[in-house]
Amino acid sequence: MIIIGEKINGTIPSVEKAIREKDEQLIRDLAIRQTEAGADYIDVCAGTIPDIEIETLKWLMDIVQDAVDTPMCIDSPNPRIIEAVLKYAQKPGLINSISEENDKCEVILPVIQGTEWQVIGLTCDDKGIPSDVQTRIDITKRIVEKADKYGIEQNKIYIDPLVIAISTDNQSLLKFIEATKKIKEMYPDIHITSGLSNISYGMPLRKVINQNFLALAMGAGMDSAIMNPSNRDTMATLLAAEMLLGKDRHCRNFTMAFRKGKIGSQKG
Ligand code: THG
Repeated sequence: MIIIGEKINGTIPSVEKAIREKDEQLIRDLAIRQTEAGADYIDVCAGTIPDIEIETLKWLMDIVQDAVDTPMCIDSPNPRIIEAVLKYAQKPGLINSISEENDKCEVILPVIQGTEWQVIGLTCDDKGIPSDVQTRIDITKRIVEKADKYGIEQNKIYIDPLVIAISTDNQSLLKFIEATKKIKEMYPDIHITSGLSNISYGMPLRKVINQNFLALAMGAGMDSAIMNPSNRDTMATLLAAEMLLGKDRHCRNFTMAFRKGKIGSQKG
């Protein structure tokens, strides 16, 4: 699994406060803790105030790069902001994200042409998130075709099929699974990613729902997640699912994580 650590996000109240108070230490700690917990990328998202988004992202990126070698996942709804901050990254990582909304593809794809940057493509367009599977597949096809025009290979694309809250649509996970399977069938080299928390919106015991979503989505072929790697229960679910899906020879990763105290109750 390719883990994208979600914790450096200005929409989280404690991080918003750290940004406001220029608390470098808190951001540093989040970068280090997520890296130690197994993050392959560190998501950096400035939050919701557009006026200071570039400045905030640069500040976050500088701290993360000083603290860890883990590549970043640059998270902004505005493709022009992403374009503006890309030069502050010391090495290529992930862009979060493009979709068929407005001119996102047209702004981002030429910028990453010929580079090692990878990109997350959301299956939405100007009409929002489609509730059916076919529209998500159609959007995926068009994103892959547009990327191909710029020479961007399928293994650099992460499709996020945008799971809808189960409280709004009780077929939500089934649709996500169907979309994931079809996309993987069409494009075996493409990655599938997702945030874990959208599924449980409006429900109690959200983390239990999120962890079960993670396991079921992995079973369908999802190979990446935007998540909190420092959450021991989520990590245990992830490692158990990988093992059960035949991706952990001799159950080594699961056993080692347990022995090192990374999963399981702290008491043992
Ligand atoms: N898809 C893509 N990008 C995304 C999302 C997505 N970026 C933003 C968001 N969704 C993912 N990021 C977060 C960040 C924090 C939280 C949820 C989603 C969050 N974290 C809890 C906290 O910090 O308190 C901890 C959660 C836990 O321990 O399990 O709520 O869907 N492409």
